[in-house]
Amino acid sequence: MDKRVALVPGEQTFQARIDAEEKIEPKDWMPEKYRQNLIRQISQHAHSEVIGEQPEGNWITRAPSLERKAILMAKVQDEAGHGLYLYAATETLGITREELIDRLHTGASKYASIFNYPSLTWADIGAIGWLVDSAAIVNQVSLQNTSYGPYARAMVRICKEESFHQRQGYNIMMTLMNGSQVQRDMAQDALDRWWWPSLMMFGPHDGESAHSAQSMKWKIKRRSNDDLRQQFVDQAVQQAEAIGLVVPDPDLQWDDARGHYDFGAIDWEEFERVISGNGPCNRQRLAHHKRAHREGAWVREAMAVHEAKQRLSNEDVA
Ligand code: FAQ
Repeated sequence: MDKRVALVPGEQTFQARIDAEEKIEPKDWMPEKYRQNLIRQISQHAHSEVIGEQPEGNWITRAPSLERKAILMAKVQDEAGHGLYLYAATETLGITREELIDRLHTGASKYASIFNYPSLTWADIGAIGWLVDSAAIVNQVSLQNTSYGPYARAMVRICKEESFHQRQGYNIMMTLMNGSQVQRDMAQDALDRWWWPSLMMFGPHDGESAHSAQSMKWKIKRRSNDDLRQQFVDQAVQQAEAIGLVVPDPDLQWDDARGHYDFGAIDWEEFERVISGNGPCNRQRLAHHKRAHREGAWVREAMAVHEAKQRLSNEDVA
């Protein structure tokens, strides 16, 4: 029996536009599932940018020099900005910021698993910039061609800024590797702890990825989880070797036939634990976000009153 669901005309036209690489804009017709899937992915992305400020913010007051402090502050502010562009892009799909934040706070909406790990030493700031921002860029470069216009455009600027973030992280690792034995050990220890969680950032293997098939068809995602993860490994291994770091994977080896590095098995039980709220810092991250949100309520209220007054005085003039 043919199990294909008959497409209503709107869906056929929509898919034809996607296949022709047209961008879908906020006021265009779109299938409800496309809209919901985008809200899910873009808001998860926005939450990740904002929650991701916490492990790095942890080191602003303890940066080893004024220059490093200024760079780290600029980076963390950039991440806040990325969160804002992405929340704004999500709001064009007809959901309010309050609802999005509520979904984060109730656990209905996820954020990147990586930000539930602690930043224990200054070298972790190097590892986050180098590995986490690299992983983010590899994915986001492909998302510059995502089918939803506001998301694609946000990605262009975000990618430029993430490139600087990646460089500053690698530069921290390079400096530590040129330093004392204690500094080199610190850098290696950071790589040991951040390597596997970085590989998990790309999500489950393609065969296990619940959303991939539909998201690829709608061109919300342009490359598969495994494809992106492989690109990340191929780049990062060479960068590690160039500065004398050892990737903590005994199964890692260059495969001539594939033209890629083979790598060991990812601990998916750990991934599941972290995305279901039981990673090392999940509770702390959410509690901190909730507190900051509560304490900022008066700012949002003042802004709302100000906006309402502006609107009234504009109406008076008109
Ligand atoms: N963490 O079916 P799939 C950054 C969930 S930005 C948590 O494969 P999908 C910048 C997934 O949501 C980093 N959950 O899902 C920065 C789904 O659950 P759901 C963020 C994960 O969407 C740097 C379920 O597993 N980047 O780092 C993760 O097709 C430094 C099944 O998975 C983006 O968000 C995970 N790692 O593919 C900031 C990029 N992986 O929603 C500060 C945009 C999977 O049904 C400092 N997002 N899940 O409950 C994407 O490209 C995709 O959403 C994927 C996942 C690839 C993350």
